Amino acid sequence: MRPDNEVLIVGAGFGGIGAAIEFASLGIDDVAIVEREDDLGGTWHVNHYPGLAVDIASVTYSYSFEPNPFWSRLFAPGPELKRYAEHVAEKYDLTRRMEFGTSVTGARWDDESGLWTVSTADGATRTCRYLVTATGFLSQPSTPDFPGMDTFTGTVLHTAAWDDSVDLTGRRVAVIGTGATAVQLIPEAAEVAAELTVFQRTPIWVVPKIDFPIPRAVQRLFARIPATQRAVRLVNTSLLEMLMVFGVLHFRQARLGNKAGALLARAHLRAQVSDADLRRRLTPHYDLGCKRPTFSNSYFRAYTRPNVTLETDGIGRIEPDAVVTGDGRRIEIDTLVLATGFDLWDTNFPAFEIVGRDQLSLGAWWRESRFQAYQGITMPRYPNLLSLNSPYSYSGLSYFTTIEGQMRHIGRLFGELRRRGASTFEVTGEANDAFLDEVTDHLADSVFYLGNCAGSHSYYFNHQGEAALLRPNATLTTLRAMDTFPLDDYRFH
Ligand code: NA7
Repeated sequence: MRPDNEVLIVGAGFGGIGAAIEFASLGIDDVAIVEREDDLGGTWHVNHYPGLAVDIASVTYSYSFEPNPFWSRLFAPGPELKRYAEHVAEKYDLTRRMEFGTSVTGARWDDESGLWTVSTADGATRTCRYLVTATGFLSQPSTPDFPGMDTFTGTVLHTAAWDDSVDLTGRRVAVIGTGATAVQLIPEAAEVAAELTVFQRTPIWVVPKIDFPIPRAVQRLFARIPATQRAVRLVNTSLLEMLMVFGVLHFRQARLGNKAGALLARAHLRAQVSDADLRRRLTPHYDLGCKRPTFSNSYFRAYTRPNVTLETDGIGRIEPDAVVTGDGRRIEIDTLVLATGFDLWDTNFPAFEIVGRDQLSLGAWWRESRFQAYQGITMPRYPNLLSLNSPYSYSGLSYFTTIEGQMRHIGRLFGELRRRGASTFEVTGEANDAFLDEVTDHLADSVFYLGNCAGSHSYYFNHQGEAALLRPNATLTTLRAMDTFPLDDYRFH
């Protein structure tokens, strides 16, 4: 049977774009990309709150094969990432394959035809031979249901659905949440708001951000001699590998380094905040690395402004014009900003119902057994499915390392499919079990299990208490594994 498309990719962010580039290089042309939003870019299209920027330096946070010499700063502002996504999609002729405003609601495998049937919110269905889910990790905004929330009469903004027409100047603003997003937004809001109250449940580790504009002469050098930018990328990536991968995964060996990182963050806080009580309330009580650390030079300082207050007594309820704290104090506001992050484990694994062989729902299987995916990309009983945002898929370094490893996996897998003249692949149960055992073993050495992560409220952990998001391997080990995994780990038909 001929499907509507050979390959259907769900999601037009950097994951979906990377997968499409890989299929193009394999000579597979019949690729469609469907996207829920009205444009491409994923996270970098959806998010446009004030202060948005990358928190991994841009020389590293980009495709290694598609360097952008023209980043304006070491940590590029969000809109540059969106333009970069557009540029890459244009260059690889992907835009014409994209269909926006199409929300996938389910996918079902049919053994007889060897095809996936994919349904969309408009009630239509389409078929494909290979299904790629590139729906992101942090793509379903979390909106906690505080008591009285629906009675609030002022402006409510979630950071992932920012209304650019709202100007915070002169407003009485409450920000709920102190994750990476809030760390970027709060200094911006503090500058203009009449009053800003930040509701913090869990303090966050913040280290200094070494950021500066990249001079035009350096940009021209990067453009003229790409090896210079590659060298800078290598240095930056190696440093991050030590900090964000080795330091987290090899906590046993890196304990001292980890403590030094925490000392640096404490010194950073001390340098910006002289009030000891405020410092105490801003200091985390869990180990650095349990949760994604953040980088900022202006976050702590924002709390020293007379118009900014840190609230740590919780949220009792919301009233039409106020937030009432856990201990009963009424704080009048006109604007409520939800920097409350994303619903990762409940709604994003998977992002829509996927039914494989034997009528097995992927979400149900993950929850009833354990969250798992062979090499963070395929699952037994889900033939011809490449799930890019899977358990144990995320390289702690950068999303681009994750996707480039997965592109290599796709390349090797489809090379073998072609060599065998096969059209269906499925990872074996044994290979999947062995991979799950391996990652479980490796994680035993990580800060997640050896360190103190209690009370960190980290999205790295699922509801079963497993740190099932990060792949516990050095980046080079992951890339090598994606190039060399045993082909017998798959069955081909
Ligand atoms: P995060 O990192 O998940 O942060 C969400 C924040 O919102 C965090 O401080 C939460 O506190 C807080 N939150 C969530 N629900 C509540 C409730 N019910 N009450 C009080 N506070 C709440 O999301 P971000 O958008 O900041 O960052 C996402 C990623 O983007 C980041 O890791 C980078 O990779 C880029 P908690 O810590 O759970 O106590």
